Amino acid sequence: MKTAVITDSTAYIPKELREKWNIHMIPLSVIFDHETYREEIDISAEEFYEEVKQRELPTTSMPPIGEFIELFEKLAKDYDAVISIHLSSGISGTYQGAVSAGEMVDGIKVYPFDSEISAMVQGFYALEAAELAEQGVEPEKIIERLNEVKKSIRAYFMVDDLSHLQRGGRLSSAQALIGSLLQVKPLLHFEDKKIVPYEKVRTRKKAMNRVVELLAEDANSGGEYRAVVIHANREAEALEWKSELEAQFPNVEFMLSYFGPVIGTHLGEGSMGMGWYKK
Ligand code: MYR
Repeated sequence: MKTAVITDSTAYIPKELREKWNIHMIPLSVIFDHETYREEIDISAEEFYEEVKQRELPTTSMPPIGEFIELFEKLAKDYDAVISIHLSSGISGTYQGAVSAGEMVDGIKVYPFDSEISAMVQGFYALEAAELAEQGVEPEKIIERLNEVKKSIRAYFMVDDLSHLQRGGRLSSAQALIGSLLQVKPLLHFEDKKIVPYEKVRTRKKAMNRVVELLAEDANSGGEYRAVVIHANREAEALEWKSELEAQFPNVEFMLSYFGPVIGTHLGEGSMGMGWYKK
């Protein structure tokens, strides 16, 4: 049984890793003034953050169902099954797109997987799946492993300006609560597939320190962990944070990733996040 692994562009898996593990990528898009750009293909993260300095913020869109069908049919020539891992179904229709397209294609069994998160934390699932697929593990067993990983996945993030999330309608909170959150730098996370405030924190530094405390609660209880520091055009700050964390947590393998155009549209430049799971 040969199994392919797909994830969408919002996993922002560094290209070398995607190529190394043969992970196929389906892009979401940003739309500036009726012009559509597929992220990671037509527009890079760097180009996006330059572009938004000069233009109005774009809107975002999921991949068209036709693109899923085309990719599944192409993979059907070489594979028997495909695991299609996507950003949380609570914030995008992408996962549902994979489900619908999977029901329309013949010759390949499609296993859609809702990561219930996004960014490189979603990428962790793709890396786990790709490693097992390469070893010839059956797709049902791979899905079992992904569900196991889900139990220990944690992710927290902070934004400089909540208005992007509010404008895109991706913050699940009562309007009054959002109003009070605009004065602070809340730490955010996912609950039931949706973005909700985790804690009210006054400054960025305090929010970052709180994330480190939360990581310590898990990592200091033993075992090997994999974590990622994710930034929206703040590479130097993210690298510095990553080095400090590497010194503090020898049992955690740290990676670096970024919020690209689609997630950057909803979070805004300067956002920062961290996610981890027990290996
Ligand atoms: C679409 O148009 O279908 C895409 C919508 C994407 C919404 C993104 C909302 C922010 C997600 C933050 C993820 C942080 C993970 C650590």
